[in-house]
Amino acid sequence: MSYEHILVDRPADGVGRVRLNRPKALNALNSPLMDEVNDAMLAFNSDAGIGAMILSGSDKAFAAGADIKEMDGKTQIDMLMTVSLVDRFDFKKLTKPVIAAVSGYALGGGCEIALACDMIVASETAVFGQPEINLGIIPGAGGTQRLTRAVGKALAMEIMLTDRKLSAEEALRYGLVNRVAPLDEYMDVAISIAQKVGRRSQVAIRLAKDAIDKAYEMTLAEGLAYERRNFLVAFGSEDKAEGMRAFIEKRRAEWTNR
Ligand code: DAK
Repeated sequence: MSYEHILVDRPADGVGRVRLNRPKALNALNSPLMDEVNDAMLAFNSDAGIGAMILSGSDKAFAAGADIKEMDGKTQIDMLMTVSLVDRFDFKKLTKPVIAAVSGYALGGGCEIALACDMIVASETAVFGQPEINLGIIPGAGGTQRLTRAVGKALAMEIMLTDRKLSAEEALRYGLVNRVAPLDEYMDVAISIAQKVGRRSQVAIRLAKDAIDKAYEMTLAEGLAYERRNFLVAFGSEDKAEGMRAFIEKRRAEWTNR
């Protein structure tokens, strides 16, 4: 499939990258763009040569939110019937880790997409916010849930009720992002993290990501039981045998992802 609104490449071995590319609209998320993101990420997810993915925008804007001009023409029933749009914001169906590389505006749906990723690397110029309140709506792609879990209730209320924006440094302080790097380095940092993920046993990576995600969905007792199940699955893998043998023999493990 050839793409109109995104750029797709492999910036390093084992790393798949999707860059939103609607510069004139600050990467506002319209339906064709989201379709393309969905298609490209799913293709990387099922590509055995890819260990982790990066989702980014431009240096100026990760994404300024859902496309307001597109939404302006939509009715309540249109939004109800485009339920698949919400699914596209939900990266849970991706079993491989996704790192958001965020620079400039990450607003509304843009912030929500970043939050749906597994890690976030921000440039010093990144700005996070949920300005939907200015449009007479509220976040609809997970902001009230994921942002609140990330930064806590009080700050989440301020962000979503008063359009308080967070700088990159604030986002780091409040636990929204993993790293903040200078503008000319943030992408390299994201690629380096993606490579570190990709160099591990993909069996163990998949089971670990799955179990961590469950921490948001389950009670502690349920989550611990789920973790034990995934641990036992990992323990039966060829990569477990190889990883432990490599440690004892003082050599680098050769993962087969089996
Ligand atoms: N949509 C459409 N166009 C946008 C846009 C957006 N979100 N953001 C910017 N643009 C366009 C501008 O209209 C302008 O286009 P032209 O007028 O030149 O044609 C161009 O990008 C440059 O923007 P500005 O001239 O405004 O640039 P500035 O540097 O002055 O300002 C800004 C940058 C990011 C502060 C400003 O553009 C801005 O406030 N943008 C809107 C931010 C916003 O309100 N975002 C939240 C949108 S609501 C759902 C799930 C999720 C959602 C909805 C439904 N389901 C349940 C289905 C999500 C909703 C949202 O994200």
